[in-house]
Amino acid sequence: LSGDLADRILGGDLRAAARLMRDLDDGAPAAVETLKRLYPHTGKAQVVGVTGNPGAGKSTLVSALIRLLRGRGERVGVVAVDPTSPFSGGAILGDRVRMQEHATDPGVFIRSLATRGHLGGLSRSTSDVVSVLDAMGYGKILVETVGVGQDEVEIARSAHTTVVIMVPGLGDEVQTIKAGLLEVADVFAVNKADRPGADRVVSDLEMLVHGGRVGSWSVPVVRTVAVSGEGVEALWKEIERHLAAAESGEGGEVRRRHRAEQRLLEILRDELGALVDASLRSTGRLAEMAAALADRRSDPYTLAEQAMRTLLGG
Ligand SMILES: Nc1nc2c(ncn2[C@@H]2O[C@H](COP(=O)(O)OP(=O)(O)OP(=O)(O)O)[C@@H](O)[C@H]2O)c(=O)[nH]1
Ligand SMILES: [Mg+2]
Repeated sequence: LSGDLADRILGGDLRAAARLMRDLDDGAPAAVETLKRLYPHTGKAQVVGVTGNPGAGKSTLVSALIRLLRGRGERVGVVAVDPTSPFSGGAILGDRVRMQEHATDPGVFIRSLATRGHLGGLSRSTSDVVSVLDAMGYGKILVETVGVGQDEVEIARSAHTTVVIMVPGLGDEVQTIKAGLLEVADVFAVNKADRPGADRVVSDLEMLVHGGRVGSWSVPVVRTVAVSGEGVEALWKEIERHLAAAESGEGGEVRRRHRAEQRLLEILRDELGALVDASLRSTGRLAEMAAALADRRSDPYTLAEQAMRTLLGG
């Protein structure tokens, strides 16, 4: 059955893909079997992370990028990891019009992932959805995340290129973004460049970039006005330039291996966590240990060490 579903997905059946994504959300075991069959067909897509503070214009910029890429005949997949994203049909209804432009386009597949309420890690779920889109032949995959949590920094890290969006008008601009996100920026977009203060943000970022990162890639700073599409072509050009620089040669090989390690580790951590949980609960060991801890008969570190030894059979 998983073979059937995989074949239908590979054949471009959108309903089959949507069904798999729902099954993945529900943690259905059969979904993993389907993913196994899809995996050999992945690895072709270019994955771009788009991240930044709430309201920075991520969805608007993603929309503008979709428009650009569709104009070039590319098929585009979008994963919006964001409960308030207009793509999720959630809180921001005002953006419906812009969304509908792409919603009826068969060359665009948009999937939103809530940051809560799904099984497994957020980063793993995102990677799974990206894999499905990749296997379906969406050549460009855009992943929107609000850059707030550690999970989201991980997601950004798993893309080929990460665009970090900054906007003017937040006071001491550069300071308002999380330090972890600055580290993962491959390209900066200063969006809402139609607003006062954009020059200041650009020059602050340029100073930061020049004083910062070692290595051959100097992070470019691009001005965009996502609502009008201004600067979006220049932004994509920098994304392509980054891909060519980062993913080729020995450095590219290192990055591919690193992503593979991360992918494997996130699944293993997930599975091990679930295993530990299930095992300790079903044997009644968890209740015993909790009682010992609550009564201060032992400490959590010793108990955890003992549980580890039992679980690992050591
Ligand atoms: N003036 C101006 N407004 C913009 C620009 N880009 C986006 N906006 C507006 O900014 C608001 C937020 O845009 P979104 O695209 O929803 O921002 P977001 O980062 O996806 O927001 P969340 O998903 O809620 O974090 C909307 O009202 C947009 O119309 C821009 O370049 N200039
Ligand atoms: Mg959004």
